[in-house]
Amino acid sequence: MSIRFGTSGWRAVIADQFTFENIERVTEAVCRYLTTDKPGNEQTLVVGHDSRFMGERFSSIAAELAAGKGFRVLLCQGPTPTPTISHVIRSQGASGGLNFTASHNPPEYQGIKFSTADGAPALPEITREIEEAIVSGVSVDKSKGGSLEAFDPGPAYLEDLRSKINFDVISKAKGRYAYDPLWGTGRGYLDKILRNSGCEVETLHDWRDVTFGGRSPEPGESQLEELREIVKTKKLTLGISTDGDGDRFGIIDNDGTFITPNQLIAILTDYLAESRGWTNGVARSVATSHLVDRVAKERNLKLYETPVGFKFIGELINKDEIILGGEESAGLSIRGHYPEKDGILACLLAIETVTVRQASLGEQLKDLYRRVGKLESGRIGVKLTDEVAATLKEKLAEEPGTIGQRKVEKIDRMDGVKFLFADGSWMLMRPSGTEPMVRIYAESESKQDMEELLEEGRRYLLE
Ligand code: VG1
Ligand code: CO
Repeated sequence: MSIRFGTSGWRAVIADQFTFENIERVTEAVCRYLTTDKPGNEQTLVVGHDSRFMGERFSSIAAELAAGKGFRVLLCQGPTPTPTISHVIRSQGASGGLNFTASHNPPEYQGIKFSTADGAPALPEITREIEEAIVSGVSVDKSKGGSLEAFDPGPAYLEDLRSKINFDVISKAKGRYAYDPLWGTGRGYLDKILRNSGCEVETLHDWRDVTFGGRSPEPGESQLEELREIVKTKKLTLGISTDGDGDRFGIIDNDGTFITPNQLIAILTDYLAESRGWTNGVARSVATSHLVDRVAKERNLKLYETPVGFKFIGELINKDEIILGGEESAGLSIRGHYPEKDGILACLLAIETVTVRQASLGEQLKDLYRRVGKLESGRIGVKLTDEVAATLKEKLAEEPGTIGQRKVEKIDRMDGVKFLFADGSWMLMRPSGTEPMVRIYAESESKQDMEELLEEGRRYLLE
């Protein structure tokens, strides 16, 4: 059995692969990676967990082990958002962080995200080294002098957000919001900072439920029905949501419309260029809407395209190459912030743009479409059954001249395979790196055409 770090961390089903023993193996390997050149007792390691089953127990095991190996371990108290852990790593000068989370996966999963000293998700060359250390299983020497401290990560992180968001305007506007943390780590973070700024916030699912209501804690449209109802019936300014570990966002506009992550990324790129006067670049993953490219062109920003996974966008944030980097799966970060996606920041930016521009997101979108044209994008998932797995590799390597009736203009293999067509529409297919699924993404000028493309993708994969 092998332990593999996918798009963002190692994820496994609890009691199947996610066991005490394997947690120790991963922690051991991470410690070994960090101490290759330096002894553990010079280094700080941040350990935290989300709101999943037994998170505090699992993270304590890792924390004690690392302390025994000489690390100064800061153990975050309470379910902690992934971006908050990123902030702790950076502000405490830690060498890295071990974050017990399976993010948006179904409730039976647990996982570990490893972040490096910059607070970014570890790059593939690093996780490969850790995987190799797990296989060889050699124990690092226990050195004395390690320590374990309980750490409250919230106040400093929220304070940091205050310097990045225009809270003066938000406070004065006294907006009314509903927030759905989906029983996850955003509780007591996003709602707290808004309330402390004089806003009225109703929090849904404001308790810990390790079954996430029997679903996945992913703030997609189908998960946000309750939020939509409250926004509509109470006539609120906006509905906001975050995923299990607080790094993804979900937005409901004042009329109850779900704003897709692609749409928000485009709006915020435009808004930041305008409001902050920032220039340089913008990044999107290969699966993210080309609407971003059009905004980039209009605002004179250089466009960067990355494989799926925020680690690649994080690198561009680190180098200060971009004003915003985003993924269609609802992850984004901005210039001067951490090289990690932050759902709390994203929701606050959505509130800021609505407040400053005094226009709903729908109105802003209308204006954007008028300027750069409309694009409809979507995604479906196909279960990775044994049958699909058997032919997937060949399917992804094929070079078809046409997909359905459409002539393929270009094939891009940055991540999976992306077929680009003459009219600017495209379809992308790739295996997920977080769950046993194949993802198919498509974009076109009309919704109907985009949906047809998704179906053609499904047929192509399954035939
Ligand atoms: C998915 C998303 C990707 C995101 C990753 C981690 O990966 O597509 O955009 O960065 O999850 O998100 P995949 O390989 O399953 O498509 V989460 O909220 O862990 O942290
Ligand atoms: Co997440």
